[in-house]
Amino acid sequence: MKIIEGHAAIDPHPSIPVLELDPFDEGILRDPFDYYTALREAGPVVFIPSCSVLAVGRHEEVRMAFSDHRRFVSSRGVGLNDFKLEKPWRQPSLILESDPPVHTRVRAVMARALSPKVALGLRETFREEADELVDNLLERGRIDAVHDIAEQFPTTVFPKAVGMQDVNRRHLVDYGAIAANAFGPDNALRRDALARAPEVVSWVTAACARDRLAPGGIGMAVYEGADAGEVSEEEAMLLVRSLFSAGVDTTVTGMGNVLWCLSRNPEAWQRLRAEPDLVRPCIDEAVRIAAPIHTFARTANEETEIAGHPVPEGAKILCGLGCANLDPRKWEDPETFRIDRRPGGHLGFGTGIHGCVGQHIARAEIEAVLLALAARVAAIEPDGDAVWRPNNAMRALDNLPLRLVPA
Ligand code: OVV
Repeated sequence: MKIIEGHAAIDPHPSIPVLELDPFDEGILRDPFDYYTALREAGPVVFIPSCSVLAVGRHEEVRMAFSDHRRFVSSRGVGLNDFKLEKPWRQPSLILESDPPVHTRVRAVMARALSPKVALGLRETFREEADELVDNLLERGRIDAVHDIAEQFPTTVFPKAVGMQDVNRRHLVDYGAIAANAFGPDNALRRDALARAPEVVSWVTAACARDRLAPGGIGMAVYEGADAGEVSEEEAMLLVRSLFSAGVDTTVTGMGNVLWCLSRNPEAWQRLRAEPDLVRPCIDEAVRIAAPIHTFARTANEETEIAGHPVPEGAKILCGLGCANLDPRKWEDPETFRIDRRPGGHLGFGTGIHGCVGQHIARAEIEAVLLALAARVAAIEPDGDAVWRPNNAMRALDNLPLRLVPA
């Protein structure tokens, strides 16, 4: 068997259209819209020879692949590496890179630790922190929304909510970006990420220990699952690791992307100021248009089919979440940001049994920041070009220079 990019090379059925491009090319990752169109237009499932994978980019097929966790498994990795064939770069995530029954058992612990009720309990604190942050920013006027808001806020409130003792903001943001780049092929992004991994990983690992977590926090709530016998002590530690890999940089990215949408759509900003109840639909619309995780893969665990095309066992299937979210088959004017669209069925938080378990906390964080801004800021104007930061799995900004005009 020939292994390409960590998985078995596939010999696709001749009925499957071929797309000759590298979806992990840095140019495409910076500006993915033509690739998205090409992927959707080529067919319901396509073969990409550059990394020997199948890919789906239409809403229908991406939703289907994510909803059928029995045929399209996560336990063989959700990047290009097939864990059945190659040793993963780290001990696999118990919740992301697992299938039932293990997944069902650990997900219950995480769902409780990150429940809507827990998010509601954090709301007041988040609002106070957000008010203070925005007051400080208004004194400056010109800001970089990535550094000054999107990284600043979650790395302040989330580690506190988790009960983390000594916070290293840089490591927290970088850990998520490293894990995300590691889902890609063996390109410069992945190699650079893995070169930086040891220092960040050893710091994160130490931070996951029970005795590093304060009572009453989300981290200790996960360890309470161990006390109750639902997970082992070691499993609890790995689940706390997922709080840091999946819970910081994703939210940072989502927050940056919402601010990008709003700063490019001044009428939407005015509408949000006039109708703050639109904050939830606004967050969903931004997560639809610029999904923080643009791509996750699944592995066909048996010989099967997609949209009538044969799929061999062991095939990696790239699932274009960001691409499906802009599918004109599903959305009217898909690239138009409509604050009141209420985009039910968007895939920015995934769907199915692996759908984002932390989304209530993420939404609460972003809501707090948007409401604090909406109450105090008359306009958020672009103050230069937005710069995207290519990542094998994330659509994230590097810089978002803005001018805040006080109300
Ligand atoms: C980057 C990322 C996303 C989702 C889950 C995880 C990591 C994890 O480590 O569980």
